[in-house]
Amino acid sequence: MSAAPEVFPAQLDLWRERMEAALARRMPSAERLPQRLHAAMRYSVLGGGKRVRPILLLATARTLGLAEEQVEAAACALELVHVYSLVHDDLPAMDDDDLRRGRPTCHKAYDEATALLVGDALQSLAFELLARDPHLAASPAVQVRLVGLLAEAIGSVGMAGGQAIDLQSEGQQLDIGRIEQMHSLKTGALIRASVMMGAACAPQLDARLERALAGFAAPIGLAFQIQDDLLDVLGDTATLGKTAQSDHERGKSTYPAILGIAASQERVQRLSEQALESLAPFGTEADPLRAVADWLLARRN
Ligand code: GRG
Repeated sequence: MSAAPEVFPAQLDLWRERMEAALARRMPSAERLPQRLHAAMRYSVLGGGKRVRPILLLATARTLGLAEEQVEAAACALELVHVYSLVHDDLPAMDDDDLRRGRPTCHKAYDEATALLVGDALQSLAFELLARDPHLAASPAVQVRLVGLLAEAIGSVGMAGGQAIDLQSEGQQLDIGRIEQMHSLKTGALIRASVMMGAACAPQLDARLERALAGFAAPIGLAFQIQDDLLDVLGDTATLGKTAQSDHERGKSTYPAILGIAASQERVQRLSEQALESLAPFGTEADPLRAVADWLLARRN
């Protein structure tokens, strides 16, 4: 694939369309019992979102010469887990948000109990796909590796742990080291897993190249969250599709609040350069990942 800027947006659209169809096929129909739960799952997953994590996995797969069909189920698992985290994060017990992806949050469109169950069921479905999706072309050893990578990324030493630190820290001023640690767990862990699950689908991958991918994924994960903090300050609710300025209102410690906007933008730039340098051993083969990095850093929502 050419990563020329003028063709890449079209590739992103193709990947998003592919994911929309792949996710729709893998979720129970809204006619199937319990209909309300299945309708709420489909409402939460389909028809919105940038699909960043699946796209990172698909771009990694392309870099490694793997077919998209081979890894599509793993890409779906990442998005299902991500949507679970959004649905739970929006609940009144957590961030208490009314708007997500430009629409009422799951608990507003349905109810809180249903939103809890949607998150639970999406997480289960994600692991079910890794265990037995008929299109996942992976050996049992690779499947176990994928399950382990995803489980570690979203548990108490990953996303859920980062969320716990975030909630505990509301109203407190964290230093930058602590904020980076929280971001690295809350958001970074799943972004890293998106790349490393792609790598795991290529079991013959040279250890040096696997380390290069890890060296790309970690700074991209952190840059993505700092960018999110910046968008919360600089963006508007209509463009973001979620409530702007919400970090400040909740008394959250964020990069821009501690370092200011210009220094935060510089940090994003430096992290991005660091990520791109890590891809050097791949030569032009890694152009899909370079293009995804550029897209993520230029995003407006
Ligand atoms: C509830 C266990 C649990 C964890 C929640 C990830 C998370 C932890 C909460 C989501 C809320 C949030 C703002 C997290 C920061 C990560 C982030 C930038 C999420 C939004 O991801 P995008 O921009 O969203 O990829 P779309 O809608 O495009 O998929």
